[in-house]
Amino acid sequence: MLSTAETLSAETVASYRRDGFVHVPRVLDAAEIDEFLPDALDVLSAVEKTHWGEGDDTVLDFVENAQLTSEAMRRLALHPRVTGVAERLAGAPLRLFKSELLRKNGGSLPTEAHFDEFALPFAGAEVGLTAWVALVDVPVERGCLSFVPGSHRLPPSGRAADAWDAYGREEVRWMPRVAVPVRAGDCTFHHTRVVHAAAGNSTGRPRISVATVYMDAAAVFRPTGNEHIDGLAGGGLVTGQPLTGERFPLVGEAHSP
Ligand SMILES: O=C(O)CCC(=O)C(=O)O
Repeated sequence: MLSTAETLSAETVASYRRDGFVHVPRVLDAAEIDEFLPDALDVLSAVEKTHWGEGDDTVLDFVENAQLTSEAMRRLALHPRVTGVAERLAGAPLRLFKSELLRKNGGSLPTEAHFDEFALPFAGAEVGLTAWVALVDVPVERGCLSFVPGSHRLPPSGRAADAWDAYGREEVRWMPRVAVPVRAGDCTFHHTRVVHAAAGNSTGRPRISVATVYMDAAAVFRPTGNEHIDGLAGGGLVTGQPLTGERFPLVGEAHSP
């Protein structure tokens, strides 16, 4: 059975709110993977990628704003099952902020522990979350994500550096870390404040996934200095103004009857 907003149990929603992440199996079926994976590979070969680390230090390569690169990538970012589950977990109406198409080739290094809020140029992070959709099987050895349950509820340390030295923060260092291997078509959902990381890819096959960030439907622009990454620099956005329109669609329209 496929997972949808309707099949999600109250326990699953409660575990997301408690832990700041959840694994939802079988959000996409095999036919959808057969459609989205080839499109993702086409986009990865055709579009300029951002490199996180180079050569022996490669962590991953990604296509920013993948939702703007192909019709299939936009459909995946607004997929009714993915967005339906995201709204149920968030407990609030959401908008699409952006989607990143990620490739972690064999031999790539682990993704450092961090949380996302500091890099996201919107206020309203309380309900913001990322759907990380696996387009191939991702066992631990291929670089699955791991999470620090409950870390999204820690009081902010006030040190921006903690976002990228998340295991360096004393309270986080001694908390358990949970690795979540996923099958193609599974999703993990994680809160914008939860600490997460990924293992290196020690297999011979690339890890291909799409991470889509959703924000509160009422989120407003809050500059972070990273706007160029999201293609928003110089876009006339005004601090405190709602992020709306075609670029930031309400996702409910994608899954409402
Ligand atoms: O896929 C990865 O290795 C990292 C992804 C990530 O940090 C995210 O989606 O927020």
